[in-house]
Amino acid sequence: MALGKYEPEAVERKWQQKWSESGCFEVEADPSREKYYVLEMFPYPSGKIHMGHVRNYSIGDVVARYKRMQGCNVLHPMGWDAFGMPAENAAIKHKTHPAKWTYANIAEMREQLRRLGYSYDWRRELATCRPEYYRWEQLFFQKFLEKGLLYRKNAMQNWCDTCQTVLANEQVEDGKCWRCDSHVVQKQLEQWFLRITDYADELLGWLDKMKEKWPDPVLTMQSNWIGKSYGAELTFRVKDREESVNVFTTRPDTLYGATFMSLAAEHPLVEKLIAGTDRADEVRAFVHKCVNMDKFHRAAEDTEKEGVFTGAYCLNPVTGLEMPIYVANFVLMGYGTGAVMAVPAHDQRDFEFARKYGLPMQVVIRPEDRDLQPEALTEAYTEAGVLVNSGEFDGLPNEEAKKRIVEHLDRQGLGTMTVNFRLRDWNISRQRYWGAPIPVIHCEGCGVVPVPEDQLPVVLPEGVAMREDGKSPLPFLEEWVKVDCPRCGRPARRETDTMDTFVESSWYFLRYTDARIDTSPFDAQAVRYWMPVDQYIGGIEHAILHLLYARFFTKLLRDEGYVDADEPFEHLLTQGMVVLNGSKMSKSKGNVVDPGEMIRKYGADATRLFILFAAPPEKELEWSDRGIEGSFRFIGRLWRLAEELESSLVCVQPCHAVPGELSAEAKQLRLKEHDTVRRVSRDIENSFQFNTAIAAIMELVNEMYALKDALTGTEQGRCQLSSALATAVTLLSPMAPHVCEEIWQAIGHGGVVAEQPWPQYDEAALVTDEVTVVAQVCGKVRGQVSVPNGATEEQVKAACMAVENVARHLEGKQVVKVIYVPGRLVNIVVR
Ligand code: ANZ
Ligand code: ZN
Repeated sequence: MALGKYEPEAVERKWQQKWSESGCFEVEADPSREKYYVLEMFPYPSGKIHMGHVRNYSIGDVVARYKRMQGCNVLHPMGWDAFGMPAENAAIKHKTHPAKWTYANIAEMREQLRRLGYSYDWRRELATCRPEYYRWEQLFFQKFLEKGLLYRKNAMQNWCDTCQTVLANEQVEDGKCWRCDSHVVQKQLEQWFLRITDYADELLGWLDKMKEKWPDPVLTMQSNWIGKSYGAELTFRVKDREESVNVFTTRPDTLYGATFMSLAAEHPLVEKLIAGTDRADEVRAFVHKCVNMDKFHRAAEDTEKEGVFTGAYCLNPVTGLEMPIYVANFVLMGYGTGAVMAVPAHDQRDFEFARKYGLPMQVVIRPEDRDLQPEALTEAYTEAGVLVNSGEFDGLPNEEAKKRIVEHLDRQGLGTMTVNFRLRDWNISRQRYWGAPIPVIHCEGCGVVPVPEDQLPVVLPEGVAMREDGKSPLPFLEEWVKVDCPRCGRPARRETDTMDTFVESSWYFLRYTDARIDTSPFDAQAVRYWMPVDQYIGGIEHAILHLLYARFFTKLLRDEGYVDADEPFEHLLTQGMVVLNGSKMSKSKGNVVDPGEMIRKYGADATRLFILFAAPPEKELEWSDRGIEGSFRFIGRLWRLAEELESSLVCVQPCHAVPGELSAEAKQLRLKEHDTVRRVSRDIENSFQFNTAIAAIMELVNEMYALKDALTGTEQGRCQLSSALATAVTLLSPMAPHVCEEIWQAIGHGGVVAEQPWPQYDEAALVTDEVTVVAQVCGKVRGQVSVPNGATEEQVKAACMAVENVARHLEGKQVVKVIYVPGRLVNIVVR
């Protein structure tokens, strides 16, 4: 079969069809075989795929194809994270419906992914906006509710006015909405919360076991986000009153230096302390100001520390000092107890506050080697040290004092050791339409009533007209909202909030293990066989958000008995961004390169090859038109080589000639072939260094060009060329699969490359006749010598004498000893 002109589109479509007809990427759980589950973060169907997708999925596809050729049973699925805001916005703008818009985008993007030749088991495709999917999420909701893992709370929430919905803490970055970048404000609302804090310790603990398997920055970000602090809760009595104040502190060792108290504006004690006093108006005004300031701004380091005196005092439990009670803007109600014992000498915020309001300062920790004077301090002393001005605890190292002081207070019932987490429960309610309905009914008599299991799913009504004002149409949909209470039968109302879309992406990887089962969310055996995901690949922007939620959800479902795995993703690769002229490709900047256009111009193989070749996966990738042309030219070069050799190749099996009988050129090519297998396998295996792997294959192709004239004349030469070409296309096939299939077929092989075993290299083939050895005299490099493999020390020494620069340094000296590291280095020690 002749190759002819290289026309990427024809070749690519042909093989895509063959793969699909033969079902060679479709897999089933098979306990007799080693499994490998490789997954890329599924896309939001926003319209068309972008270069970031191409990069993500090309990396995943190489891993999938490589592991398949290694003999693993590879699960490699794809689907759609299909609920979310953009669908609603687009629907309003284009006067269509979110469902219509979403399904049209899915159809288009699916076609694009097929066109790129990714080796997915498409039978497992899922879209989270389908009731067949979210019905299980509604079931989980009921189970979590039953267990008390879900609760309703009326509290101040992050509110994005543009998106017209609340946001979880993880979805607010620098006080802005993760999706639309608008300023987030606080709004009082009753919402559903999932108790992620119950799992805080476990989520943190496992991070340690994930070292080397997950990128360090992701582990650090998650660990900081969970934010475990060891400390104590201490009780301060309010002077002349019944009340007392509890504080959370990480520094009980500084208790003797606590000179005032700072309360959050929302602290319930504030109003009690000021009611009926002459300070009431001033304090209330300040409280009002704080409450309306967003909490992100309040907590920011560079925000001016401000406060107001309540007129009340509390008593330091160890010094008896009367500490004025302030309301301070930087104290947040949502952390610890919402009250802080202020130690201005040792905490920078308290220091600034004390200087501003003229409050007393007491040094209680000093460095080993000097004294500290409060008046002389220019900033708080926050280092370790020994205790001073601390009564019976004087002289103790401060770490030890922490424990001793809390023990002392504990005996009086005034203190206990505690841990505190930064992590807050996950608010999963959203005031949006395009999401999974929260399956509960509100009844005046019965309260919140879960929709009975046999009435699930609560289907999101489709075909609903969207509202011009951007609000969710659900609360206005009387015929959907009005239902009878499942418990008492009286008229009641459905919940009109939907679930956060991050809920859907928290378990989709489990559903892929059997995406069609409709009698339960998962097939137990399939989940057991396939989980965990062996390699997960996606963007670093999900370092906390999705990756934290997915870890949490896996643990929840494990505790429901659905999964054995403790963690969902064994290994994680976060791929770098694709940039153009140094900045991230984005529509608003107008610097996007459309993958569709590249595929039309150069084909899927060249596009994939370029994106894999241009940078290691975790690094940023600078798009370059010249680069993709280079990849296209390389494919052409390989194609022409195959075309030229096609008719003369005689040996379709790897060469059977005995190496010893080979000509020098045949031997040279054999060495290169085997060395390429070694390098490519190592580069993929060790750290997915596809760029260097591809470079190695390019070298092999160059070597074939250089040696082909010398080799085509003899049968053994042709045999060796044939073997090297087969190896080159096999090694390249995970990256540029279509063209490799075509060449594979043209040079007379049967089957598809995608199902070939990964080539093995022969150690013996890597041994050469001559080796180059670095020559040193007394440890200094003086030159290089070429010696026969297996040369003796004497022979190597003799060869060194023949090298002028080495001989010069030996002249007139007496050789004391010769140290020879075979094949690498010789050191001649002289006197
Ligand atoms: C006294 C003290 C002395 C503190 C000192 C620090 C240094 P992390 O490590 O983040 O857990 N704090 C407690 N609750 C707070 C709240 N709701 N808003 C603002 N600040 C709060 O921080 C714990 C420390 O932050 C606590 O320890 C408390 O100040 C403050 F030399 O107590 B510390
Ligand atoms: Zn928003």
